[in-house]
Amino acid sequence: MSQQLTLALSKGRIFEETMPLLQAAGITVSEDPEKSRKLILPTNDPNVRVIIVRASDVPTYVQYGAADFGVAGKDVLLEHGGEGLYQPIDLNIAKCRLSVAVPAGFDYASAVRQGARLRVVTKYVQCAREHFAAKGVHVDLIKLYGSMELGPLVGLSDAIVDLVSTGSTLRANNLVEVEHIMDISSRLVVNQAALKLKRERLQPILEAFEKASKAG
Ligand code: PRT
Ligand code: MG
Repeated sequence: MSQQLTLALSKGRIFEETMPLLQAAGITVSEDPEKSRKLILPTNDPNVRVIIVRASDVPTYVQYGAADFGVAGKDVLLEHGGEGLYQPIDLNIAKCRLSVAVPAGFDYASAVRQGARLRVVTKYVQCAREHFAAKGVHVDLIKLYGSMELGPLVGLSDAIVDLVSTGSTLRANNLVEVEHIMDISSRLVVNQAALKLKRERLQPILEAFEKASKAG
């Protein structure tokens, strides 16, 4: 295995919040993914490159060793299953929570008490299924890939399970949070073979990330 390291990141908040951690490891990315159309970005270290992939694809690139390491949300990792991935560090970035939300007028508590069967739209089918099963709530889950907030507004569902950070998207769509399922942050994920075969190159970076994420 070559000693070249490939880091998988998604554009947007994960890229932005990973930059200070990379900096702490002495690595700077030479191009801005928001401006460049390149999917492979060089860094100041000729042995380290960054690839830009969809947030939900980060675990797949790392699992198959196309990237040695990456940064992914706990939401994404739980849906993916984490197979073939070593998850050494909670980076404490891109924080949010996974919640159940319903239209402002909907009495969720009494619907649940009465054992009603609820229709729920979500991108997070695994997490939602486990949450409602643990509570004994009957649900029909409908998988969506985005704009979950629209579901209850157009009669597709009674509720949504989605990520919330400031809550302004829920408010703008007249939805209220009724259950907090879990706190979410992003983790460093490392390919298990790379961890063994490239340990010498990876270890100092992992240590710098760990130190910087604790300090932040
Ligand atoms: O956008 P794309 O479809 O390409 O992929 P993605 O949405 O998976 O990527 P991205 O970059 O948006 O999110 C990457 C990771 O950031 C997620 O996997 C989460 O772990 C984390 N994260 C942190 C968030 C949020 N905060 C967040 N607020 N991911 C999404 N949101 C969305 C949320 O789904 C909702 O639509 O923002 C909206 C709510 O925000 P508030 O501030 O209005 O509450
Ligand atoms: Mg998004």
